Amino acid sequence: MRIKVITSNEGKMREYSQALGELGIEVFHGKVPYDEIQADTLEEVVERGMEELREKEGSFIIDDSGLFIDRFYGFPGVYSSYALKTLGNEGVLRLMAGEERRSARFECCIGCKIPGREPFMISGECRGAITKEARGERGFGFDPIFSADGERTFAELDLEEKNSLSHRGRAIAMLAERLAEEMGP
Ligand code: ITT
Repeated sequence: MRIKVITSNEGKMREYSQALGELGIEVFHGKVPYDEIQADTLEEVVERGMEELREKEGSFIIDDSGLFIDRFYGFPGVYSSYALKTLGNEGVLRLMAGEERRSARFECCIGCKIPGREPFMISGECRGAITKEARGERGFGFDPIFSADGERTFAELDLEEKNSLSHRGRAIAMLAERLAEEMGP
């Protein structure tokens, strides 16, 4: 099976290639622009994206993700892209300076459409904490300031390790199961 991952984010693309490639699902990159509405939930963003793309595209995946910091009632959440562009990781660390309560989670919502089947969504979550300083050169986005195990940040993990515990890795594992059912014997 071959499926297009529609994203502007090369880091996400690498994670899909690694995780799905390992399961024998071939992925290729599509940079098809679609309207990412400002909404209250990741699911709404994905639902609207799928409505826009479903007539134009064959088999495809889209992904909307965000970092939710408990101390800030879930901010940046659906505003994660904007927060990364404006505050950056250093800005988030400054906002958290002196905070003992550093728990946070990443969420990933995947939308998937296979021709002739109903589109579906799958979500994955990974709980962890915002570190006190940025560490690591791998990954992308907020990875240098997020740790799931309290030791290494996501940016200190290789692709396989991040996928084995991350929000996206978990969602991709469920997606693979669902695809196997959909395409079954
Ligand atoms: P799309 O084209 O796929 O939407 P994007 O980069 O706009 O790519 P999102 O809206 O899903 O992606 O992500 C919101 C922000 O959260 C964005 O700045 C990402 O870099 C960041 N982000 C998403 N997933 C992440 C992850 O696994 N690790 C670190 N940062 C992540």
